[in-house]
Order: sequence, then structure tokens, then C-alpha cells
Amino acid sequence: MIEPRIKEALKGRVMAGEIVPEIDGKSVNVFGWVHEVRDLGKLVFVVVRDVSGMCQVVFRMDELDESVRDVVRKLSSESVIFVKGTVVKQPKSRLGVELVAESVEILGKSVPRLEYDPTGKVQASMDVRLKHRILDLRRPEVKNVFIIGNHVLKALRDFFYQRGFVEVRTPKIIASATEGGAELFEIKYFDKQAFLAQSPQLYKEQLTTVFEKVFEIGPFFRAEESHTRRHISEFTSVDIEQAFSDMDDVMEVLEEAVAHVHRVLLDKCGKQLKELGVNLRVPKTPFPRITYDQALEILRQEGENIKWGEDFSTPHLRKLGKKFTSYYYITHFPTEIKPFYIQEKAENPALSESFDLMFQWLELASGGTRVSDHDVLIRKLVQKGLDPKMFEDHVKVFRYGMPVHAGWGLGFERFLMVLTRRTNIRETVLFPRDRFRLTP
Ligand code: AMO
Repeated sequence: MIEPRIKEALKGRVMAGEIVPEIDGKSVNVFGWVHEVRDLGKLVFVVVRDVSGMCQVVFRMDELDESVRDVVRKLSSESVIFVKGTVVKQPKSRLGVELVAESVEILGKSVPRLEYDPTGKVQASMDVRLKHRILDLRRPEVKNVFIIGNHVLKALRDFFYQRGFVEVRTPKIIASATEGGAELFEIKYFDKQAFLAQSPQLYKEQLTTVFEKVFEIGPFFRAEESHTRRHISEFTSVDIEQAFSDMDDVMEVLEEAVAHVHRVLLDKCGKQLKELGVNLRVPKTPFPRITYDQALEILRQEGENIKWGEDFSTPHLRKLGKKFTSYYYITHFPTEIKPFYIQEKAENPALSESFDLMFQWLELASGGTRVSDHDVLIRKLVQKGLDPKMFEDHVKVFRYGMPVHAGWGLGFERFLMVLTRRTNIRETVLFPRDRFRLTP
């Protein structure tokens, strides 16, 4: 229960970000966290932070009751407080306005000394930041990444709904691997062995026979041994799959979705982008497309010695990224390096109807036209050394009428990295999980 007195006061709550010179003279109630205290003796300045932003509160100690002064002296960083006061225009101060306090109450006490400084004044390593993640998240620029992420998710959903996609949720506990066995988390499922899903791949394909166009935004799991700035063990995949479509159709959906997200962010997140120092521009569609062969040729001209059929390494992609400075597609990878569910090119089965969406050097999404023929699927499973019997629940769907279909999976965190210009994927996850991190 909230005390009736506080409940009443909350009705008159004004957000810190709404304390502007234009409301000079107004009596307001502010609720938030103590971001910073500067004690100048007769004047005590307290920066109060809430979800909307920050405001500066000034306590003119000489004019306040002893009981209020007592509380002011006890204020510690990150305590939750309720301040009553009057808005006063203050051209000299940074925000041009102050809240002259009449009273203050501590509603949630914080320890006198925090293990981590959420003002961001003290530089901290990524490890230290993640160890104290909840305090780190309170830093405005850190929080901004997630406010933007929130708008990205909504923009994507709106885009898919508008295009007639049905949102689906597929199992995260599964019986066999879909994206190769190496990166699979094994779990105990009662008396059986089970795995955490790496992607919704097989389910989303099957569901095109019900809903034609499906999308899913959900958590997926990869036992990533590689400890890099772009790999995490639990990531969010944005997946689509659509019937009666090939790779060109879904590449159009992907680039338009990406452009739509940029437009929405420019409209809704100007403040957050500015605070992060991001100058976002809507990318022109269609995005440039180069084939695997063309990319190989470019790299060879740069002196790289890559055999046809090899996947590109990070140094290779970094070289390509110097030439392609925004979004672009690499298409038609060798069949050998793509999963069993990707369709081969009819006129050259060594190449596949596949694509990756890149931003400079970073792979953001991959997708393609899928195998839709039952016998081809069996052949491809066998060629990859997989036992079709293990995939019977999937394979049988191909005996019940499977249309030509295509789709892609976009790594949400990597996309958010690009949109917010972060260089480490961990900055885009509230509580990241990686090879060495399982808490907090
Ligand atoms: P893929 O394995 O390429 O394709 O994954 C798709 C996208 O998901 C993101 N991603 C990751 N992000 C962070 N950490 C990871 N460990 C991680 N692994 C993958 C990447 C990647 O481009 N089923 C196919 C997609 C499809 O064809 O529809 C798939 O999973 O951004």
C-alpha cells in the first residue's frame, strides 16, 4: 500500500524532464532518484533523475526548517526522494531552470557509498559495468539504448502487421538442432535430453503452410565459444518466413523494414539519438547487392588469398566494410557453407539462393529461398551428415503440400548496435549472457 498522502502527492507529479523555464512559478511534486549532490553549505544542489530526464533542485538551507535540513544532509546518491518545490527560471544554470525546494522526503534509502558510480563521471570497464548492471542502466546514455530498442521492436512489429504477417511463438525447448550441432545448449528435460532452440527455423517454415506470412521476435540460444564483441549466448532473433516467395521478395521486406525503423527512430527518438551522438539517416532502398563471387573478387584484388567456397573471416569482412559503408547484401553463397534448408541455384547447384545483410563489416541477418521439395530436403539432410529420421516431424510437413517459401533472421542486438553506434553487443542487452557471464 502507498500511504494516502504520497498517493495524493503522486497525482500532482511533474516529471523531471518537464521542469522547464516556461513553467516558472509553478508548485510541483517531483519523484525520482538522487543523481548527484553538491553541498555548498548554504546552498545544496541535488540533481534528481526520473525516467523522463533530470532536473536541478536547490535547497536554500537558511530558509528551511531544521527537520528538512536534516533530511538534505542525509541524502545519498541513488536514494529515491519526493521533493516539493517551486519552479524558478534560472538563466545562469545549465538547464535554465531550478526547482527551489520546500520539503524533501526519502522514500527509498540508498547505501551511503555505492560500489559503482552511475553518473558516468568515473570511467568503468565493460566487466565492471555489467557486474553492477542495474546501476549502470540508470546512466542516461545507457538507458537511451534501450528506449531506442523499444521503439525498434514496436516499429518492426507495426511494419509486419501492416504487411499482413501473423506473429507466432515457437518452442524454445526442442529435441534436435536446427543450425548445426556445435553451438547447442543441452538441457535436462525430465528424463530426456533436450536443447535450447538456436532459431525458429523449422517451425517458421512449417507455419507458412498455415498462416503464409509469419514473424517471430524472441530469444534464442547459441553456445558461442567465441568471446567477441558481436556474440552472445542468448540473443533476440527477428524472424520472418513467407509462402509463395523467393529470396528477392524477402530481401525487399528486410530492406524496407530496416528503412522503416530508421524513419520511426528519427520521428520518435530524436532526443535519445542526439544524447548518444548518433546522426541517423534513412538508408536508400534497395540496398546494394553483391554476390559472393563479386565479394571474393574484391577481396582478391585487395591481396587476400581466399579459396572459392570458404566463408569470409572477420578480417575479410572488415576489408569489405571499408568499401561498403552502410547496409548491403552479399548474395549467392556456396551451397556448402549454408544450412540444409537453403535452396540451391537451379542453374548451378554449387551456389545457393542465400543472402546476408551486412552493415559495413557486421553481419546483421541471413536468409534465403528454402528447399520446398520433400526429396531435395532428404538429400540435403543426408549431404550434411544429418539423419532424416531425426527430422521426421519436419520432413513430413513437406509431404502435406509445401509452397515455395523464403525468409530471414535478423539479430536484433546487432541491429541495435548499428542504430545506436555501439561497438560491443553487450551494450544492447539489459543483462547479457556470454561465454563467461551468467549473472547478474
Ligand atoms: P544465423 O545463424 O545467421 O541464421 O543467425 C541470424 C542472425 O542472428 C544473429 N545471431 C547472433 N547475434 C548475437 N549473438 C549470437 N551468438 C548470434 N548468432 C546469430 C546474427 C545473424 O545474422 N535460421 C537462420 C536465419 C534464416 O535463414 O531465416 C539463422 O539462424 O545477426
